[in-house]
Amino acid sequence: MRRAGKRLAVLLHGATATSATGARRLTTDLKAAFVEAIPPEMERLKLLKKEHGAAVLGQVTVEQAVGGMRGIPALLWETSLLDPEEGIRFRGYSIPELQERLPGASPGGEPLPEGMLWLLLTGQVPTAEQAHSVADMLRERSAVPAHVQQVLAALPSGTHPMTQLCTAVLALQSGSKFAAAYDQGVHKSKYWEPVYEDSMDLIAKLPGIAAAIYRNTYKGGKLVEADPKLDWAANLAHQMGYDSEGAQEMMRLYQTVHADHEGGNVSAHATHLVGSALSDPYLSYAAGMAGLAGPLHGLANQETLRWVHGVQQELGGTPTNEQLRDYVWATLKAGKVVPGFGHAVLRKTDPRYTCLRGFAQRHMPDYPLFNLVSLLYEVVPDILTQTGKVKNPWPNVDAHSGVLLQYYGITEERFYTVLFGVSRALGVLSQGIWSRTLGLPIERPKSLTIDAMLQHVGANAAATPRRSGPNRAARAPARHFPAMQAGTVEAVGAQLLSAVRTSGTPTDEQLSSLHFIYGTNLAKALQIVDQGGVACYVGAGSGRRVYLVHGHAAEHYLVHPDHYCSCQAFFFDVVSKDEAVACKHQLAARLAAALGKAREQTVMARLLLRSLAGGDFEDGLVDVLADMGADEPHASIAQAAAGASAMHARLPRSHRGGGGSAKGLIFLLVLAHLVIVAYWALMWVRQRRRQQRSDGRQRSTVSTPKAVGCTYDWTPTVPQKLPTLPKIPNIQLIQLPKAALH
Ligand code: NMX
Ligand code: MLT
Repeated sequence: MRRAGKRLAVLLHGATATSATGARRLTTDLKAAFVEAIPPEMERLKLLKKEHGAAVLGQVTVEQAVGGMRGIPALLWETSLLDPEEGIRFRGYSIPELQERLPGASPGGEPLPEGMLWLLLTGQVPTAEQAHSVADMLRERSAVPAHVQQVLAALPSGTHPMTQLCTAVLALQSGSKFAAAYDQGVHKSKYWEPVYEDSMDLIAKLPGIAAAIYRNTYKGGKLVEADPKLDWAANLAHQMGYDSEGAQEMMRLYQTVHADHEGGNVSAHATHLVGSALSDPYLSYAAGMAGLAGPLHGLANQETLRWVHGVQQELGGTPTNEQLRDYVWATLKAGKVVPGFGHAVLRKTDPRYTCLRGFAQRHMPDYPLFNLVSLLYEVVPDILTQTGKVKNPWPNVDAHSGVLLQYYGITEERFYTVLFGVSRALGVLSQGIWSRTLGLPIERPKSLTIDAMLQHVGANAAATPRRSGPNRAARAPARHFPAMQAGTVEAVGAQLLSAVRTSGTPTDEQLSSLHFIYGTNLAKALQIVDQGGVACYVGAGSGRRVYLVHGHAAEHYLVHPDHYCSCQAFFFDVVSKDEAVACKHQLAARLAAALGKAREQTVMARLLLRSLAGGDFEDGLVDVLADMGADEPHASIAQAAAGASAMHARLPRSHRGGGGSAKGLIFLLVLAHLVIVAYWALMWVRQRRRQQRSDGRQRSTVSTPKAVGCTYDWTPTVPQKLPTLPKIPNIQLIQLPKAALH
């Protein structure tokens, strides 16, 4: 392998020189060192894919999919890795280790970001000679084209510095070597090379661009020439107008620690995503910077300073802990975040914060702003913990970086994120070069709609064994929506309706939950109920109930709330396709019963039976009365029937159905019988299919319980606690918006 690497390196660039005596001499050429690193890396990826391609890295829960994809291991990112407890490691090295090992501008000085670039790209800690050679290489490429300066100068004053940065980078894109090579049909095995060239050009020009943005925005547009003796970060400080040794050392450290934070943060991920479409490094880095400009990400360094200035203005330079606490609570109560605290991955104090704090302790121990920031460290985490929701109450890098800048006179906080962005180029562009070298494909994860997720969890409920026993809570926390299947959904619906019955009026949450289960049918059913469209006939003696429910058009339907409706939607959507758990008429009947809004009437049992058999209600009534004879002695029954008839007559005429002849009645009777027989046959077939599917699943997973040593309970149960469901707009029981009905 090593021979192959050497062969390729020598073939391309003569990377590692071998002296006459055969001793291996380290190259000082970054590109050559990179080329040397390619073959083993490619080999490792090939092996990973071939030997372990099917290995599982983790599972994705609904909560993760709808919750910002936290913790889903789904990106390849070689340059750094973030541990929640320990923080960032760049190519395996922690920040304190790199402060020791990376070469500085002078012995014992702060690390040179050029050394960080070498490390990120090659995986090797560079020698001082190598780091300095990177500085030389960048210096040669550093001139910012005149048109970019003109574009910057043409922007309206007040344009945010991050917008200026994105604009300048996009203006540079016209010089992209990758875009030109792609136009000319470069072979994909060679993509990496123009991407490397673009990346180095861009990194080299960023200090000049950032400084121009700074000088244009805050110093009247008078630009400062680069100093050919200075390294990359020191030149940035110099071109901004800061020449003290302290400011330059601070800038070296600042640019080193912000360089990379694995692949999932917004700026890295955006750069990676856009680059995966083979957009060149200018386009992809500009996308990353657009993400860095968000206040929850890189802009938090600006926000921190604004917030700290707010503290100073309101409480003076040395507030008490008590005053500070009140200020933090006021921020939280105003629905704002405390900038500089918290993190999506980290669960301890950010080691970048600790590193910058160390610098402050060495260089500015008595600086009032540093003391204030230290005080915040004592006060804020406790309060964030008390909120009960913040997962990481500890400070991140943005809580400290601004203090250092302020101390050296860089007081314009709106500019701070640009400095973060310049540094971030080192990481995201190094990985971009590797991504094209390794031939990583276009990134295209799968998305799902809420409906699709619900269907997925419902469909897989039977196949997802539930853990039981003591491990259940620990190993299967309530991270998923409770798994549901059709019967369970029905049961949850029944539970909800019974809760509605108890309270008398549905709460917003209950309506949301009902909407979740019944979808658009809910609004339609509520409208039917509102319009008094549900009549309930109770069999005298038996207490059995049958409902007549108005349809949308000019008919009414015979409904048994749990099992049957004579409408077509019930036949097709509920019985045949199994796409809904109930039709709108069934739901209207259930809701009317729960809300006490069904107009009830006791009727004689035979009348009820006729209605159930499919006869028209009025005809049925006439028939029954005729059967009984005019002198039917059972007056109460006749009375009840008459009452029912009167009630029915109160329904809108269009919904009462026509008179119908005896022939028509027989036809309807036969048809109704056929429908009922077909319905039961379908239910039987469906039940059998379910049983077969469930048997199949049990057979296919039979070895799993043994393998993981768990007991599995296959009985579907009603979840004790209803899922937290997406809110829908308040539904008024009395007046529903028309749009909601379609
Ligand atoms: N102040 C107030 N509330 C917070 C904070 C904070 N510093 N951090 C988290 N929360 C809230 C968060 O808004 C969420 O509330 P809700 O449920 O009402 O939406 C809840 O706590 C849970 O959030 P977490 O899971 O702890 O954090 P998440 O991973 O969603 O977000 C950050 C991470 C970094 C976006 C978040 O901590 C934050 O907004 N911090 C302040 C802004 C900041 O410093 N960003 C810089 C990050 C580092 N960087 O350089 O990019
Ligand atoms: C970063 O440096 O990118 C931030 O800490 C944000 C993150 O890692 O999510």
